[in-house]
Amino acid sequence: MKTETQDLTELDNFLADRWLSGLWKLDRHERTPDPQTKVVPHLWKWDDVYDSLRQARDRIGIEKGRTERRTIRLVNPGMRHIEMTSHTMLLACQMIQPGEVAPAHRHTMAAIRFIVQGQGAYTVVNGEKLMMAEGDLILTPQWTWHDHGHEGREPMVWLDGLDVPLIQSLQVISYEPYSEEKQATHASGQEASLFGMTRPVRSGDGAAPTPLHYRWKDTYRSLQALADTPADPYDGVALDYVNPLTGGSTLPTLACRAQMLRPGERTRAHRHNSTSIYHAFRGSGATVINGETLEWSKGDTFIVPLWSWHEHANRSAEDEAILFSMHDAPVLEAFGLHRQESLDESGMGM
Ligand code: GTQ
Ligand code: FE2
Repeated sequence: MKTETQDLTELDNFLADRWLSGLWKLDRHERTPDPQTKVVPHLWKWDDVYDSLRQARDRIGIEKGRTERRTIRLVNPGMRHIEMTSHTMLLACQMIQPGEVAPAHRHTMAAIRFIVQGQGAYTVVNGEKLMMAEGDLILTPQWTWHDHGHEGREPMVWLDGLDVPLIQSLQVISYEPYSEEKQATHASGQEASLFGMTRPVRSGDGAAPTPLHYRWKDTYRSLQALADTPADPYDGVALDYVNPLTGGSTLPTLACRAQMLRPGERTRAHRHNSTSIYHAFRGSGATVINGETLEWSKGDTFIVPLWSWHEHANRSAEDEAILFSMHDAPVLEAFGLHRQESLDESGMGM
């Protein structure tokens, strides 16, 4: 007599031969109330990232049609098969040398750039030339032409945040090189960022250009103004970079945030099913993720995987700490999937 397992194996083989599959094969243990992720908490030290960039600078040139960007990806140990930072986002670090041009192209992946070091470099986005300064956030929305150049004297370094793995999983990656190395820039200069809440009067298409540039001096002024008010219990003094035309997220697939942890401040633990990548822009502190402590200082980058409990602490009693972060929450919100939980609501300990 056949056992039940033999019987089932026979059936499974029968189905497999016909490109069919029984749902009974699914492991019941994979279905839990808690979402599961392969992304793991991780911290990348600034010294490692910067040293890697310096080594790349000595070996990798930037050339149209060849290596168009000198960037190094931050690979999550749980995502080594795709060499991405999370299942939805890629964080990379890019270095450009004085005189170099990173040739113009466009792609369906959207990108953000957060400037960490140097001055004199620029990005041209759809003809608009945006000068980079430390702490600035510059957007390259999907399918916009962009090239980078450097008119300064010292190497310039910034973070690139992209939705590559998300767009990859949707299988809608398109990439197009521009006909020339560089785009021509608008004579009027920096449209969206120059005119603030006003727009130049002209006939024809009066559509407001997409805002692309958030200057650090404005962000920092806002953080300072907020610093004297009660902070968010989970995020401290925190600002979302919104699209001022819509009030919506930074980009359709990515949200950016700047937060200040005041001297000695410690936030309360919560968790959400969006994933966050943090960069320590100023100061030093610690973030506890599911009981694991990541100690960070200026220049370090770390990731908080979805649904993990996390809390931040500023290690200094004198100095403020500032974290820049990028999140995939807009994707979840778009489909009504975003969930968050705090200890008081769930009654669960860490
Ligand atoms: O600067 O255009 O890190 O296209 C990855 C892909 C940077 C860029 C990255 C890119 C860019
Ligand atoms: Fe690009």
